[in-house]
Amino acid sequence: MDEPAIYFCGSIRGGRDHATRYHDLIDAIQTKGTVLSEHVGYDDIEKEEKQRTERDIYRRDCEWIDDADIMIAEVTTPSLGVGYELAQAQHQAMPVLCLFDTDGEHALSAMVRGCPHFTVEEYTTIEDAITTVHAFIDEQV
Ligand code: 6IA
Repeated sequence: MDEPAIYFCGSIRGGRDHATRYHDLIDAIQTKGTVLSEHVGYDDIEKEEKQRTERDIYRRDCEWIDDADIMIAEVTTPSLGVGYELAQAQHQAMPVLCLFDTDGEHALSAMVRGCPHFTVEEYTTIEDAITTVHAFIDEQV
């Protein structure tokens, strides 16, 4: 795998408290591969995605997950959409890294932490999270 295609997941309707974090992680991931789901880090995702129907969003995201080599999910803010995407990646046997900020307000779901297919890494600083992400991508290529 030369330049991996990476699907980045982060909460949208689950809450945007970590949106800046998503943006910084996406920037860091882009130095090692192509991020298919850049929009997850946009400040103005509501405006960007307003023209699309929910069915279009679902279809497009599922196609990108089909095309991805690696999934990286920031799972600190619980999100139904992210949970759905993680299960899709597991069905495709795609490598998955879940990043969890231990300073967040929610405990991580046992369905994520307990899933043997997922690599779950805890972090407290964005620098640590970026180091973890880069190491994970390097292991897959
Ligand atoms: O349940 P959530 O909304 O928190 O799900 C977030 C996850 O689902 C992200 O990782 C995205 O890949 C995907 N997703 C959910 N909603 C959207 C969306 N627009 N655009 C792109 N990807 C999405 C939502 C509507 C917008 C006007 C707020």
